[in-house]
This record gives sequence, C-alpha cells and structure tokens, in this order.
Amino acid sequence: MSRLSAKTLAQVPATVRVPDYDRATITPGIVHLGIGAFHRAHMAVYLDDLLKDNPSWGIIGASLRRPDTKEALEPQDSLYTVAIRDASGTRPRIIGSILKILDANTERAELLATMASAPIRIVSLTVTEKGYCHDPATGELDAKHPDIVHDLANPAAPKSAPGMLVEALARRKAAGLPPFAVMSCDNLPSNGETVKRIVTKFASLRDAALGQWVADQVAFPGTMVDRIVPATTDADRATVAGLIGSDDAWPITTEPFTQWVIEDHFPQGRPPFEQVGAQMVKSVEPFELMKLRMLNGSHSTLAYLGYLAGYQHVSEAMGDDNIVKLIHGLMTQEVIPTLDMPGTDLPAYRDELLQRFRNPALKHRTWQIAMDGSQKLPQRLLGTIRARLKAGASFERLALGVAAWMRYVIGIDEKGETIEVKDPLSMRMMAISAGAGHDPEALFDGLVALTEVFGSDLSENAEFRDVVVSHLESLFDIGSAETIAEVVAD
Ligand code: CS2
Repeated sequence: MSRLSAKTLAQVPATVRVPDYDRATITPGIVHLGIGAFHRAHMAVYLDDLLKDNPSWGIIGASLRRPDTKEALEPQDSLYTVAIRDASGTRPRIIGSILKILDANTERAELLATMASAPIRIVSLTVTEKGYCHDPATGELDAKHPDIVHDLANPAAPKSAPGMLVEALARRKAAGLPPFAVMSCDNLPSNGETVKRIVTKFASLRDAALGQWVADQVAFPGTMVDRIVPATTDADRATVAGLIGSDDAWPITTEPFTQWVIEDHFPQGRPPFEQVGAQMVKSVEPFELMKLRMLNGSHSTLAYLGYLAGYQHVSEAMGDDNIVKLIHGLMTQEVIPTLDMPGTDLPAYRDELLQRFRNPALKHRTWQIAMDGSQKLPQRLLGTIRARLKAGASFERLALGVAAWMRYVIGIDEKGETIEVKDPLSMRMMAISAGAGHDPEALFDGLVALTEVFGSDLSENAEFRDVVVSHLESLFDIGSAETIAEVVAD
C-alpha cells in the first residue's frame, strides 16, 4: 500500500474528505509549539476548515521534545488522517493545515527565525501542563527548573517553551516588528493569564526592559479547548489504512465532540475562528473552570480509581454502575455548586460528559489520563476542594480522587504488579512512598508536603487530611472497587 502524501491524495476514496484548498497557495501565519495528537485533532482541524478562504493562516508545527511526529509526517508532506469514532463507526478525513514540522532540538535556528518573521501573527501552544516550567499550585515560573536555568544562561539557544517564546519575541522587538499573540491551548487554569505571568517573568529575568515590553505589548488570549484524543495504536493505523487506502504513519482518532472558546484578543489579526465553530468571548475563565473541574476532574478521578479497579479504558470503567454513580455524584453534588455559569445548563453538560466517557469506540486508556497527575491535580480537583472548604461543604468524592492518586503513585497496583508512573515528580514521589510504605497517614503526610502541588494551605488543613486519609485507608484495606461501592452507598 502506498503512503499518504500530496502525490497519493488523489487516490483517497471520494467519500473521505480531503483539504478543499490548494495547499501550494497556503502561507504560514501560525507557529504551533507541541505538535502532538491533541493539536492535530483540535486546532489544526479548525484551521483546515477555514484555509480555503483565509490562505495566510497555515501552521508551522514544532516538536519540542521528540522528533517522532516530524519523522512520521514528513514523508507524508505533513498530511494526516483524523478519524472520528463512535458507536456508529469511524469517519476519516485528511487534514492539510500543517505545512511543515520543525524539530526544536535540531532545527532551532529555523524555528526561531520563523517565529520572529513578520507573517507569523500567532504562536499557539499545546506543550502539556509540565511544558510551562511553572509551579502548578501558584502558577508562577519555576526559576529553578533545569530548562529555565539553561535558557537563562543560553537565551539564544532555548530548550523550554517560555525560553523559545521570549527569544523569538526579543528578536521581533529588536527588528521593530510587532509581537505575535501567544495562545495557550493547554488545560491550565486561566491559561492566558498564567502563561503571561510565566513568560513575562522569564523575559524580565533576561532583561527588565524586555520584561516590561512583553507585559505591555504581547497579547495572551486565554482559551478553553476540549476534545478527547486517545493515543494512537497500531490497530488504529490498520483501521485507517483500510479506510483511506493508503498508509498513514500517524493518524489520530478522536470523538465527534469538539469545543473551542477563545478570548478575542489578537492585536495582529486572527483567522475567523467563529466561522468554523469556535466561540469568541471576552473572558474564558468561567468556561475553563467548568471544563477543568467537570470534565478533567472526573477524568482524573476515573483514571486513578478505574486503573486501580482493573479497568484499562475509560469506556470500560463507565460500564461499572458504581463508578458512574460516583462520577455523577461528584459533578452534581460537589462540582456544579462551585461554578458560576448563568445561562449554561450544567446538568445537561454533565450528562453529555457521561455520554462522551461512555463512547465505546474510543480506546482511551486510564493510564494515559493518569500521567502527570502532580501537574493536573491542582486545577482539576484541588481548586474545587478549596471552594468546597470555603463554603463549609462536603468534598467526599473529590477527596477520593485525590486519595486514589496517592494510592496510584506508590507504583504498585492492587495485585502487587508494578504501575509505570509517569510524572515529572515521580522520583520524589517514589522516595516518599518508599519511606511511608502502606501507612495511609505517612503516605498522605509525605505527598501533601509537595507544596508545588498542594500549596501551603491544603498541606496544613486538618479537615482535608482527615477525609483523604480515611479514603486512603479504605483503598489500602478493601481496594478501589469496594471503596467506591461504600462511598456511593452512603
Ligand atoms: C485528559 C485530557 O489526559 C488527560 O488528562 O483528561 O486530555 C482530556 O481528554 C481533554 O482535556 C479533553 O478535552
């Protein structure tokens, strides 16, 4: 079978949607840092929808850590398949909005020169929570992060996303060019403001005047992004090849649902995102809080408890009535009361989420969602717990999510098998759990002392300690499934 590429595009069956524009006429207007699966299933699809009438908004992608996406897509002229899946089947479509992919490690000079060039008006990012080199509890730049230390010492050869953005912005400033807008599409709370704080701080550590210029001149529109995108498997590759009649080394599978809410703050212009389904708003914050607390808070809770209970995929865990009851109760009783979303039907939003989690065609691994918990917990569960504590309200189910994370990161499952815990703090967490063993109090005290995750408030909160420790005790004694059964029976 031939490989998907510009040359073989004509062989794709007529039922498969292909770019409706001449790719040769598209010029770049966006550099995207972090060209992973999420971006390719989300923003790149919106752009694919609008390039026909707006040809100056093509995307140059950059991989910051691994060159694997570039290696897979380069022989395909950066074309790839997005396969939308649900119980009714798999619908593939070929996306052409990414014009080229640069490897930030080996092609740094070209990447920085592109970011600093006049046609680039937006630099967007999906570098995951840990890519911002910040302290997740406070949202401040972690000036001791090894990549930040490196980038401050070698500003012209940055490794980190903040370092890369600031070097490109500094070059634009020196050249008298206006700055690009920096648009984070990661699941951080107030991602626009957070990234502004981080990037401005990094710039000011390089040079106070540069810091001031970034603070005054650079736009950081916030966004809420949503689409569930499981990691691609070889089985997905085989299915897609069968449907498009060509080999695609890295297709993406995703759900039908997609949502993008964007703060309308692009001084150098922007594509007409609203024409292709995005929602342009003044402030994205209420949407972000809703999504992070409802979807991602449920997802992480499901991931830790589900993994421990022996479920490999989210849809399987959703076949367990007790888990569904737990997640339903978590959203209804403990999350919705913390949200301020007049005009939004939150119970309907909840029901839609439960339906999306049930999608039997998505093989979304609990292990995938469990990754990087130390970076995710603050915005997904801990902020909600703070709001509940403040209101004097209960937070049993949220606390069970936190306890399940603590139980998970010891790295041994309920059958005594090893869990591959992926997290930037995994070494420290392993040392803590080695000292604590299966003693719930010692484990809690060790982990809660990670103030970059729990802040100094939760680490000293007796009520929080009591509730989480009692769940942790139960997880050790009777396991995840029984603990969930008890909590939902109450
Ligand atoms: C998931 C998210 O892996 C995870 O942590 O919770 O990637 C989730 O699928 C997306 O945020 C959905 O928009």
